[in-house]
Amino acid sequence: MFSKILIANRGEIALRIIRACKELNIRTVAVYSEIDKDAMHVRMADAAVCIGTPPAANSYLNIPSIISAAEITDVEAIHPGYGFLAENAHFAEICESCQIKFIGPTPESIRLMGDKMAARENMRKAGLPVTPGSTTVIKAKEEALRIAHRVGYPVIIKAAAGGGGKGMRICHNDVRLISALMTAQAEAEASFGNPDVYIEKYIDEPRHIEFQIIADNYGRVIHLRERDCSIQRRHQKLIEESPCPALDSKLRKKMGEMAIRGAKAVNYHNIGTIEFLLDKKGDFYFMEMNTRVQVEHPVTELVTGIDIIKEQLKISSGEKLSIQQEDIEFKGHAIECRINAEDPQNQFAPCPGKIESLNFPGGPNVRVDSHIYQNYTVSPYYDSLLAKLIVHGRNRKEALSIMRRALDEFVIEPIKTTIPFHKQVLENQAFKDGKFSTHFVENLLKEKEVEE
Ligand code: MV4
Repeated sequence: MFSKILIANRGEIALRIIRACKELNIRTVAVYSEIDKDAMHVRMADAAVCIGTPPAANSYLNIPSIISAAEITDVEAIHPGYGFLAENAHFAEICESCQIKFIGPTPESIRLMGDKMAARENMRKAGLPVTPGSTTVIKAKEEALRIAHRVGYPVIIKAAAGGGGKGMRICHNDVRLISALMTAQAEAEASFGNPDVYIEKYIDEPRHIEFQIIADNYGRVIHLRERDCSIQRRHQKLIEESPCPALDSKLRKKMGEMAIRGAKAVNYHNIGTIEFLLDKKGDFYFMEMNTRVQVEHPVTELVTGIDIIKEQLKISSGEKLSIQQEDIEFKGHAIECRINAEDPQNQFAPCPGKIESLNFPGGPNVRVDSHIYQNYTVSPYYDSLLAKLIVHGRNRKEALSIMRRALDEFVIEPIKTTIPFHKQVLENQAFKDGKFSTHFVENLLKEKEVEE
């Protein structure tokens, strides 16, 4: 096992990783930007190094600065958390070349899964279901039309360098397809520095279901079942839960087997997530693979009792996976609400500022992963996640009632947060019934507009 690592991140995930390290007797080095000098991750780590000015490009994305901090403090490994450098294959390579272990998969795996079209092609060859669509980059409009006519409208244009919905366009006819092709290419170029796009059959109102996998360096791969992440707004997830209310044991088994098969096919080592779309008929399709720890990993921890970060640290340091698929017990139901410094009354606009009054919920079966404290100032420089509220019940109904109770206890003032939005979702009948898709939030907000 490592004896000392650096955490190249901030906020709640930096704390989460520090906690896992403490339990494994690993010393920790935090890095921080000037504006984060009083941040909780700086206080909780054994040592801390300032790596630059507040803009992320100068600090949390500043590779020379982070590598220097790692060299000075003589760490054996770097944990990138999520966001920032977590899926940067170049950074993973630089770590390797400096004899610092990057806690994640190989640079090759990161690069392969970052190319959404290559990922799709590899998974298709491995026997996973993928949506019908192009197998190569779309160069000319004739090619776009040919594929659209083959798979049938509606279709969706996606960026090869992809992610986060950028460069995505849904098209219902030839005219729209041709105009969207140009704008999607321009947006892909602007967002990713790569104009390549491809086309897929569009799945209407799907559920977003993802499988957590753990793969060690010795070819052992297990999955920790699924999370339903359909409750999102503009590709930002707001609520996640496990198990998915729409899966029966047969479909769950099939999808889990496919997730494992996919990870094995690309020779994946480390923790990862395979994302699927599930349509209304119960057919599922591989969408993408995330090569990092995810924000919503705690819901899986609550239903399995497995500490995913500790398992990641163990396999990254070269230990063999000690858990077998048959040994994992899944218990009850877990739900997570993301508490962001955003105003749900004003299109979820970020609301940075000072927290003057704070009360975290407590009591049975409640977990809060957060870096905030009384008198902490939320800076406008980074993402607006303040806290993750995760609860565990014996079944979904109980988990929902615990969540409602915990949201009522949660006080963050005077800044605006997503807490009132979550209370509204919990009152919604379709949500209570587990009947929702990725369009749920959009529809809910539209209904509200009509009422007002
Ligand atoms: C899709 C889709 C429907 N059909 N692909 C959204 C982000 C990117 N990762 C892929 N996404 C989608 N791909 C096909 N063929 C619908 C979405 C999608 C979505 C997926 C998961 C969660 C939320 C979403 C919201 C809108 C669209």
